[in-house]
Amino acid sequence: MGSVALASGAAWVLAGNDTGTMVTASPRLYPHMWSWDAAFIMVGLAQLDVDRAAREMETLLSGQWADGMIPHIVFSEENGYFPGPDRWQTAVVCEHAPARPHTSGICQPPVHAIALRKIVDAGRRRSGADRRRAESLLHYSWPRLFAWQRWLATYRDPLGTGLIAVTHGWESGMDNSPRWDSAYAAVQPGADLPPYVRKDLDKVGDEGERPTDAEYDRYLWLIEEMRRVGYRPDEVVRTGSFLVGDVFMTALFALSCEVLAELGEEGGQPEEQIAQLRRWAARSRAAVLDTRDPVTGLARDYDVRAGQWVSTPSIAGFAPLLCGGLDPQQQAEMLAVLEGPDWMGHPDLVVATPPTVSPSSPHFMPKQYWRGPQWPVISWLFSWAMRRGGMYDTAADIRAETLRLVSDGTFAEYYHPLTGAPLGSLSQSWTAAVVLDWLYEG
Ligand code: 2M8
Repeated sequence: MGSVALASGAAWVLAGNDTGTMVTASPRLYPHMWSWDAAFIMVGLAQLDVDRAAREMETLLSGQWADGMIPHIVFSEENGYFPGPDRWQTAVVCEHAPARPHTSGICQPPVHAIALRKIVDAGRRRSGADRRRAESLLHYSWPRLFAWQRWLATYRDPLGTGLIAVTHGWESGMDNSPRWDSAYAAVQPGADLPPYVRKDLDKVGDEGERPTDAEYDRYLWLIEEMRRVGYRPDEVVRTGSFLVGDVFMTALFALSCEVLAELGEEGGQPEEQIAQLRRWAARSRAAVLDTRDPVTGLARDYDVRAGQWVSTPSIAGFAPLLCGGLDPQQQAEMLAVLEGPDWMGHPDLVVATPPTVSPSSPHFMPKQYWRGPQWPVISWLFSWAMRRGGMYDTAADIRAETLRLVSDGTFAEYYHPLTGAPLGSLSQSWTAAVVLDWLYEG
């Protein structure tokens, strides 16, 4: 499919998933707004329609909790996803959660400052009305995104080092990555886990692409633990069965603090808050670098509950390339590993983009969700951050190769790295959105 057809197809996917106030993550599997999906969706919308992109940010922020957390789902009026509002019961048990819209009670990676950057830049490139809309969105969103970064710095730094922790694998966005296997193995679902019926399995072509029932029991048990402590962030961190310092989330936190600080300078925001963002960024960047495995050089997660490093290699090991901080020699070495035969340069890959798990790893499962497939949105994120960090050649290669992967026009959630087959949900909004951004901005 050529670029024009691909761009039209991507715009058509976003329009098709648009309820008017939110572009759902996908038509069938995910009929609601997911926090980090929404940010990437805004990146694509910004290329089409600045006002529509701004409304997406406003919808997301309408679900922000009073303490600053941006929840991982803002629910639409649709049913069809489990766990839905009845299961989470956030507004029933937690005073910080909004009564409406309904939201989940956990968070996802903080990439929203990147979306704001994109909308502001698109507005400034265009006419007076778009420019004014973007500037007023900046004014409206900046304090709210600051509050979100502050929430993470306040409640999710249990070791006090800047390493941001997740309390559920879903918070990482990489739900069943092998990164979480050992931490999940220690989660013992209680006999009093309320019964439930999954809704995801009949919405993908092959059940084997989705997590198992045993994994789902643990996902649901963690939510049950949180619900029982009223989603109080300090209690969740103190008592929950799962607490892992997430190096990928930490890198995105540091990156977003920097991006938000820059936007704050342009928008005349309070100097003390801008300085605070820079301090958080520096601390978390250092925390990311401190996780590096002395043997492989890759960044690692840290299981706070077990008191041990998680050395299972995954795409998260390249987190330093997102947030920066490596010296030139170290950066070149890490890039060489990423581009080398275990990762992007693996001879069996159909396209040279980062797989979520190396095909050389015993954990590699080419069809299963976050255990091997290539995700266009993750490729976009690396490419965007690499360009920002001056790694222009790799950024351009990842863009070109991903566009080759998605040229079938299905806009799949993820792709089989050895065959290029589309997997998971088709017409996935964030895939369409990042393709649009690449086609428009080059
Ligand atoms: C996947 O996560 C949801 C739970 O949040 C699910 O499996 O039901 C992940 O890929 C996540 O990163 C993504 O935001 C979400 C919607 O695309 O789907």
